[in-house]
Amino acid sequence: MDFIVLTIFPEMFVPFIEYGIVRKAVEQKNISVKAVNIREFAEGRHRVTDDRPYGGGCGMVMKPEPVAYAIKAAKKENQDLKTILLTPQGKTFNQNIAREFALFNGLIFVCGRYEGVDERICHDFIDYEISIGDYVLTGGDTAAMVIIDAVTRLIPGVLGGAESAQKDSFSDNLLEHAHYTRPRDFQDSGVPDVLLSGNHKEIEKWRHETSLIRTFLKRPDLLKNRQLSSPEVEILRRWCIDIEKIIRSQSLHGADTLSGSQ
Ligand code: 6GU
Repeated sequence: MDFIVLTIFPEMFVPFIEYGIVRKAVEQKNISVKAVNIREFAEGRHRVTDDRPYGGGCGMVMKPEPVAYAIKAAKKENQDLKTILLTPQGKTFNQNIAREFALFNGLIFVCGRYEGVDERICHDFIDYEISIGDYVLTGGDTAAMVIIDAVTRLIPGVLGGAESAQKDSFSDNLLEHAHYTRPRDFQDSGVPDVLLSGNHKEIEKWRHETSLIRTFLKRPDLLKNRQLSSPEVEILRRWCIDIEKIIRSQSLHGADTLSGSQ
């Protein structure tokens, strides 16, 4: 997978590719990351890449020509590349989009700065407009790093264990189960017995159940997008019954009722 990043701060990507899995993927040639300075495609002695907005107002807009030339130059090397504009107005990035991007030969990221990129670039040169969440960044560069990271780890051969990416949180709209490692006792807190039992079937069952319950407690929105299996419905039903029992025993003990405690 070839990642080409069009940016006015290409140096930001130097440390990014020097660590961890991204570094390993570059070394193994699973990916290449090339950060190209948009300024190289700007004209005039000062190679200006931004200008004041037509119609007035504050802030600057990225000029269309340098961005267009930079995209054309990148596509000359590899015509298969898809272009992604990073903008808070884009579709919100998620694991499904990461999986879709991982199937492409390569991606060109256009990293906007200032108030954004001239609208004509968005219409004529961009396949996807992507945001990484509902907040405003000073530019698209860090968003490009987020996407490169998420896509890289999905490319076959990048992660060590063949299953690692399949078992991820979100892979089937469930969060991952809890993880424990040594020491067995840490700050008066132990490790669930089942994980020490050596019974792999029970461990798998426990992991599935905790993964479902954690999703329900932390991200119930994900469960709405998941077709639950009948054992999963059963697990949730059992939890409901247990919760009901606790609530009932509370009122028997004369505790405040929900309305009484307000
Ligand atoms: Cl991709 N760019 C900018 N500038 N801000 C963002 C973003 C992208 N995603 C969320 N906020």
